[in-house]
Amino acid sequence: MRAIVLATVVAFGAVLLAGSAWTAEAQTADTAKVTLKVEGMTCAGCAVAVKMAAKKVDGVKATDVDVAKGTADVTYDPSKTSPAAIAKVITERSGFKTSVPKSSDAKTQG
Ligand SMILES: [Cu+2]
Repeated sequence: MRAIVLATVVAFGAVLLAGSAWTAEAQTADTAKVTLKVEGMTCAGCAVAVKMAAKKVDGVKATDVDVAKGTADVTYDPSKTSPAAIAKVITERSGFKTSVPKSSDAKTQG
């Protein structure tokens, strides 16, 4: 019993460590994160629209929109969808032109 608890704690620690080392392109078995470029957002309402659009994609787990930078950090299941597919749906549903940055290590630009 004690061994199981210990194993669980160790596993949890490993997940936390992996999480802190994530970059825009890092991914585990069923979770990947990508920073998409979203053009034309001007206010919080735009951010909500983008967020809602991303949510419609099967496999998208979380979306963090930054209006000032014009980006959307999307956490998704790579077995269900892809950055290009997510960008397409956001563009179509929200009206904000969304694209996948060429260099996916465009995680932090200032
Ligand atoms: Cu707006």
